[in-house]
Amino acid sequence: MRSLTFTLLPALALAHGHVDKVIADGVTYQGWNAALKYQNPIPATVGWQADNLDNGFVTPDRFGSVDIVCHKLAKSNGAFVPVKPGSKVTFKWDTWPVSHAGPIQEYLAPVSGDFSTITDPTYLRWTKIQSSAWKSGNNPGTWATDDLIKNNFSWDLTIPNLAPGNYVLRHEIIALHSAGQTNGAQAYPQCINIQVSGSGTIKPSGGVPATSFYKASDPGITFNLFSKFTGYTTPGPALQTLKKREHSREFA
Ligand SMILES: *[C@@H]1O[C@H](CO)[C@@H](O)[C@H](O)[C@H]1NC(C)=O
Ligand SMILES: [Cu+2]
Repeated sequence: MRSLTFTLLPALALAHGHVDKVIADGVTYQGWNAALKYQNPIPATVGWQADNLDNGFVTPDRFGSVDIVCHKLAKSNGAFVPVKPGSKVTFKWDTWPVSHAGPIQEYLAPVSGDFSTITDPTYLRWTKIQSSAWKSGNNPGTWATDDLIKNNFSWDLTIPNLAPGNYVLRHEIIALHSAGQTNGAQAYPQCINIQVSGSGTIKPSGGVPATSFYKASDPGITFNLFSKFTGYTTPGPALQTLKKREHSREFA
């Protein structure tokens, strides 16, 4: 396998990018880097491992499959980020190409029990908790990904007032530079495990499986970045504001 290692690793540095680190309340955790697959044993990481050796992406013809949940052959990788309501979580990419403009969104799924009990990621039920996409201009205009690049490839999320427990956070960039062509959009999902402590009260319910998020025909998935557009329909389920309710533990 040695020669294979040498053939594949240089590609990692060149293409796309990956969530190399996760920073929460000032503490840095290892995200997922496909090169870790060659270590024996594979070190535990808060980022789910995936079989994306080329820092690759999921195409629209796989949006109905398990690939879209947390990337190809993804699984929880033995570690989690401890957080509290109000914690700032930063997804730190190693790099991101300016050309790969598009939306950046975060989804949250509760886990009943230990992360190692997640055998089929398609069973996770997701609520969209943050979404940023088109900002201004066109052809190609200014996008959430430009903010990420400006912030040294960092993207922040504040943990809502969640009830204590285990959750999977799904952070995703959809690159639109080829989305004017059939099957041209590129989804780059990365899941991380978080364990929420504290005295928050919100238990998200009504989430949906990731396999139902997007269709190839969605106006935000088949989209010509290099045209004189005046708006953009962000793909996926509606953004939910996780609010406390007086007499229930559901979100509004
Ligand atoms: C940007 O991120 C890199 C890698 O984490 C770090 O070494 C560098 O100091 C950061 N630069 C700034 C200006 O924060
Ligand atoms: Cu690319």
